[in-house]
Amino acid sequence: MLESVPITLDEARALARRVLLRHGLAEDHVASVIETIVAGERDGCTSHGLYRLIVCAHTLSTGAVAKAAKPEIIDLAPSIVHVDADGGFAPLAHSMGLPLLIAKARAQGVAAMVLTRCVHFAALWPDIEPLADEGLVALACTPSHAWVAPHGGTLPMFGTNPLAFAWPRQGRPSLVFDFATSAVARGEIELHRRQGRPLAKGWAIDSQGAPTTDPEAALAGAMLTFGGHKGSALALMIELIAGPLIGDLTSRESLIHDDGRKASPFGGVLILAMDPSAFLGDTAAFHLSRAEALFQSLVEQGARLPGDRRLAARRAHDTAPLSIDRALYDDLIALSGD
Ligand code: NDP
Ligand code: PYC
Repeated sequence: MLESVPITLDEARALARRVLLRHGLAEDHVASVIETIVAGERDGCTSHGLYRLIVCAHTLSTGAVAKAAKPEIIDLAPSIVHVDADGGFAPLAHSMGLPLLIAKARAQGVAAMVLTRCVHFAALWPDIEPLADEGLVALACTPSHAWVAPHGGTLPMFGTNPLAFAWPRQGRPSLVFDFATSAVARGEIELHRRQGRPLAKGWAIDSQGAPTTDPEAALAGAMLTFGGHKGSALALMIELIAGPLIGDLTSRESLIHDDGRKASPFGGVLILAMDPSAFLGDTAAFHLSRAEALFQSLVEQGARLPGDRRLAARRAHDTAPLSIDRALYDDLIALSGD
């Protein structure tokens, strides 16, 4: 049983702030990175919660991210906003471009935002939940580093390439799901390594191409896609639409750019937003209520909606403190210089 430390959301924010400032990150980036990381921990996504501070600190130390990047918003087309992140962490570029993406989706019905030249270290759902909260349907994806073998191969080629989807709901939190196209996120394998836990079968192969449950062997070998050829095809799609289509790096190119620093991936993010009222006009409310009937029929038979566990964790942390693995807490205190 791992020992844990209780920590409030405000204490988590303050700790994150000390770590990031100590590693030289500029104030405006600190604020947006903290919100992303603390939201991950609050929502029970430990692979992309406070653990990410270790990853961000390392990325800052290696010079793989621009500490005081100045993102630039480029109004590329009536339905496309491009934010050049200037080599910085993604959250600030994302929050700067979001209002224009929302305005374009409302004006055009469908709009895209591309973030380029950014370091994406986080979960993807925070990138699209605000869009569904504005009544829009959204999709997002991003390549990462080449850690994942294609179905039928053994050499790492794809990133862990997450895909996220968000759907607005009347009077309820938006439905949002978000997962890697690998069997599991790389961050989850790193957490298993830190905690000395074996991996589940089917997550990875070693450097000889043999199945492994050893985290070290998996990190040195290749991860596997979820759902065999289906996850592999989705990973390929994400390489294309959030790589060459937006003029940014594939996961292979990101790993070459990394040059052995083991920093977070560098590249682009594609976000699509669709306005139901542009598709449906006055009938939008009726058709969105049909979605509610579908959700109900899933839940009635014992299934749960994706995102429900995350929302339950969020609600629980309205009152209960976070519970952080002691070893992680100690590492973060050390990184903060306290
Ligand atoms: P999971 O395999 O845990 O899948 C997560 C998604 O599946 C969540 O939406 C989750 O909802 C849903 N889900 C899980 N179990 C069920 C169930 N029984 N019924 C219905 N829905 C379910 O996550 P991953 O390890 O694949 O990814 C974790 C995070 O890593 C993601 O947030 C992703 O964005 C991030 N990541 C980021 C990368 C990057 O390059 N920036 C790369 C790869 C991953 P719920 O949350 O409610 O459980
Ligand atoms: O967990 O696979 C991952 C990941 C890559 C970039 C950020 N998270």
